[in-house]
Amino acid sequence: MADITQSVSIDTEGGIAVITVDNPPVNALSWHVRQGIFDGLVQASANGAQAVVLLCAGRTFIAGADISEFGGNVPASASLADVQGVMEHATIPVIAAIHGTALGGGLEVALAAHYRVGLMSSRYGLPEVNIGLLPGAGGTQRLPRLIGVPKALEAMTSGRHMPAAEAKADGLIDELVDGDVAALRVAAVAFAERAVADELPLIKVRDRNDKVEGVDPQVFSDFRKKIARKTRGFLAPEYNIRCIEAAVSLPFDEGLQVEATLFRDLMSGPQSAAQRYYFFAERAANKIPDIAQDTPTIDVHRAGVLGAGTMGGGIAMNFANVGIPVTIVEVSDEALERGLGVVRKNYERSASRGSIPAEAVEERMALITGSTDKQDFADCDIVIEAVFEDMDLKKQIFAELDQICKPGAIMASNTSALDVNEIASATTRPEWVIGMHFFSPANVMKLLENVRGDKSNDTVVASTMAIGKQIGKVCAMVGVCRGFVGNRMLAMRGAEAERMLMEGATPAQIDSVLYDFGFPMGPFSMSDLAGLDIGWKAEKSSSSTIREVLCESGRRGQKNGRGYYTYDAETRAATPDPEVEQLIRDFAEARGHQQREVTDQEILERLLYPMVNEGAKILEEGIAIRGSDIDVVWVNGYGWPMYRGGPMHWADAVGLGEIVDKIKSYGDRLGGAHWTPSPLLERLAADGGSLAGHQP
Ligand code: 3H9
Repeated sequence: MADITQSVSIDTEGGIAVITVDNPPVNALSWHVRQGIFDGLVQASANGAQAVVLLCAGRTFIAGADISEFGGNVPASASLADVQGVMEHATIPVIAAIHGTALGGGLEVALAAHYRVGLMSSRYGLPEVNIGLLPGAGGTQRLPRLIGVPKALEAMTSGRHMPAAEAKADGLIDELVDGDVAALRVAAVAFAERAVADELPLIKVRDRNDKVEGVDPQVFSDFRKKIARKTRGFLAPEYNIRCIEAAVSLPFDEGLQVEATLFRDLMSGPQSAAQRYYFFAERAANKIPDIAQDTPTIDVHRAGVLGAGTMGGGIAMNFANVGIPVTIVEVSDEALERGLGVVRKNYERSASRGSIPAEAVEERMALITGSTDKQDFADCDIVIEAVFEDMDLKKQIFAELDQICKPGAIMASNTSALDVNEIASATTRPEWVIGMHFFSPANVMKLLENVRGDKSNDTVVASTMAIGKQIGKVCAMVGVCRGFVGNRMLAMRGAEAERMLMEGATPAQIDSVLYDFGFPMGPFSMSDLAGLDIGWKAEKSSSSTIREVLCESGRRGQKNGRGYYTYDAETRAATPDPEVEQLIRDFAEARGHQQREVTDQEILERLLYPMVNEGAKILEEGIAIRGSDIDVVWVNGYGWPMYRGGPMHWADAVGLGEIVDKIKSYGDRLGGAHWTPSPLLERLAADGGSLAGHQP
């Protein structure tokens, strides 16, 4: 085998040249990979090869362009278009042999081959949309030519990885191979020999027009409507659709030009910059600097969950979803039955929507064992407590778990705000205690804020991150403080929202500012959804907050159709309620507040700048490992629009100097600790530093 570049080599089998890419971890198309494939193809032809097989070493076929090269200085080399040109126009058959995932630019390379052979386990996708882009190497023009417009629309706007069987059925690949990479190589070389012997045509996908002719334009408008809600605010899905429209309405080369123009637009815009930043942020969050990558982790053969309420039930589902048996313990049979009933309903709803197979309902329920005896946690490798936020109760429970759990089991609390060190102090083994803060609904929400106690040992820290990944969560490790990262910052936003109601903003105005910014909903719609009476008791109510007054007047939120808004009984559509606005005005006036018009700009700044400031304090205190972890928490746990990167990335984009100035001027006017700029924020602003890139 001869090296062509540092990551590409070539060898021959009979008359077949095999070009192998080996660029760990995911064979991304770095400059030397592009140059290597290009040179390999030229060399193969020059040396009289009869056909070429393009193969990858390691865990996957090419997983796309090298995202870390975007916008950076890279040595001059063959472009992706050069590589594709020499493949597509080769006068000998070129066969792509695919294992793992052929993604983005990787699939686009494969689409320029004359034939594609893939392992049964391989998957295919154009996920550029997830980093705010579109496939910029002809994928938008070639994919619909192979799999048709409706499927291409769905694949490119979702970024979904299509399984091999589907890819074969849709005509994306030509042959399926059972076995491993060695078997793939054998099959691909055999395919190439057949192509030579049978003089198979050298198919150029660009010339195939049957699936892009005569497409009804209605397909596009219907599709836009279908995805409108899910993709609100994102530019890339719409740009992907426009490219497919071009594939239908223009000749191939003109379609390519549309693709190139729109790709450049996205690449130079703030959304893709934010989404690419976020891609690496999420992966960085998995790394904990003082914990070695090879720290042994605990294999979970059985998990335990204490509490079968909404939270406990959701947490248990996460384990059952990946085939891990769970023991769920409640105080009474009745509470247990109710909780398990909700879990079953959730699964049934998923099955009826088609998001899980029908038989999965019983399979997953069979993995969940209910009990009213904590002793049943004795054989669990991890127990997660999900009871009320009451420190005394939690301490009592952890003291009991300490007696029950086997040595080496993780004892985790799902607290959303309490001191994990204090909880751990109730046990004789605080090093085995940690926080695992799931977000509600825990079976749906992606974020897992793991909370490292002062004494949590390395195995526990590494294991909770690994377990989180295993159950499909995006994890961030944070330190102990009131509310951790997410809720601590949220409290700042909540306080200012309340304050602005007193000054004359309405719930609808505040909510719509956040909605327009890109959040799925604002704080008042959120409160209505959760229930205004959470934690409210009529006998203790003293009309001291707007929320209490609303509860006292019988408003409970969406559940009784009346909260900050009034809800339509049928559609559940919210309408601002003049009665509520009057009630707020009366409440404010009674406390001597002058009502005035508050502008949308002021609302945005007063909601978000204190959060940024709090984020800086969190970094200063070392509660978050790095600025980008805070963004991971906010994007996955609180609906911060991914195309704005998260509060730290967004603050950098706004300008830290601007934010510090505004915080000071609001501070002068309004007072309050959250309007005092954090020293770190001031320093970074003065030095031209970055919050997102900050690592204490
Ligand atoms: C594109 O192709 C544009 C084209 O249209 C052409 C335009 C001209 N680049 O996710 P993991 C790193 S855009 C650079 O933890 P997994 C990643 O940062 C691209 N680095 O593994 C991580 O590094 P580290 C379209 C990349 O097994 C390591 O690899 N393609 C890239 O859970 C492992 O990653 C995509 O968007 C990359 N393209 O999942 C695919 N990809 O260890 C993006 C990964 O230092 N990638 N890295 O933290 C993925 O979806 C997943 O990484 C994959 C593996 C499914 C491949």
